[in-house]
Amino acid sequence: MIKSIHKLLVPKREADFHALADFFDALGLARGESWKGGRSQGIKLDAPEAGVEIGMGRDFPEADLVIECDSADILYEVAKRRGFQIAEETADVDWGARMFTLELPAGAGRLAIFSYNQDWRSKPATGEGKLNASGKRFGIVVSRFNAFITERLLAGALDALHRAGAHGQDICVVRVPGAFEVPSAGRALAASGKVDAVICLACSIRGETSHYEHLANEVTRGIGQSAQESGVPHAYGVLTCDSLEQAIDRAGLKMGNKGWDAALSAVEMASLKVASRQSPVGREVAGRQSPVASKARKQEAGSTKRRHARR
Ligand code: INI
Repeated sequence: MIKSIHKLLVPKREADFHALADFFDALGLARGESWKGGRSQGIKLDAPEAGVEIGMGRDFPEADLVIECDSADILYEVAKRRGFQIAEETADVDWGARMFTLELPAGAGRLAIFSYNQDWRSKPATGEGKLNASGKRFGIVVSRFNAFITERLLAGALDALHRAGAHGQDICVVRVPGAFEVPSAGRALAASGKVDAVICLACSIRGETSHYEHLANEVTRGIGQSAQESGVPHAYGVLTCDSLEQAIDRAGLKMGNKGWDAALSAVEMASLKVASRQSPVGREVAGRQSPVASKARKQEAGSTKRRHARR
């Protein structure tokens, strides 16, 4: 198992040795192991993470060592105050970071220091909504048909919203005659711009109707279509059951409460923001291009301009 990676600096003079140690110390690296023997002395200055980065192409920092920090601007101030030799001033780089470059003491090369403008690592690339409904607005469409069941679904949904932090004034309940009317009412709520998510509650029981299949299909399709076309999340709290007993089980008895489940899905979807985030080194971050690609693009643009100017 690999334990660590070391960038080895071996200055010739004792003064340079201390200058290098003080330099990294000042930038915030932690003093680690040190030794002093007959043949040699040494000190390790540790960072929480280290690794070999292999890059290809253009527009990588011209440096022998690269440090990522919380704020390049703050470290720049530290470097200035300490009189470190600035090789390149701080600038925005279009892979979403700020960067400057220092000369290492004792002619040991160059150090690039950068910080990302956004904390792109803290969120998974897929994105995930939160179960916090505070400040979010919800529309609930509930069918009166099979009210014995649907009112229980509604009670479950309201309970979930309140427990997730939703405020009473941010919840709008709309009652419709039956499941068939749910999608159009949901669509109207979504179009109003006054809700962050719609919760659809209804109940259809196979034993009670011959057109059960048609109704269930149409309602499901209509809710999905309204969600996709409006861009407002719709949670599906429609029971399609074989019997009344099954419906009762899903409205608060043995199988939980599907209204409650639908409301929590709505809370999560209301706060979901989907963005593509990847490591920016040689790739794309939140819509920005990597240093390599962006420089290539600029050079392309420049040469096109020059070509046009010559004409
Ligand atoms: N509505 C329901 O919500 N569930 C049902 O099971 C149901 N059945 O059995 O017919 C039902 N019918 C009413 C329908 O949704 C419309 O309200 C009605 O057809 C008027 O458009």
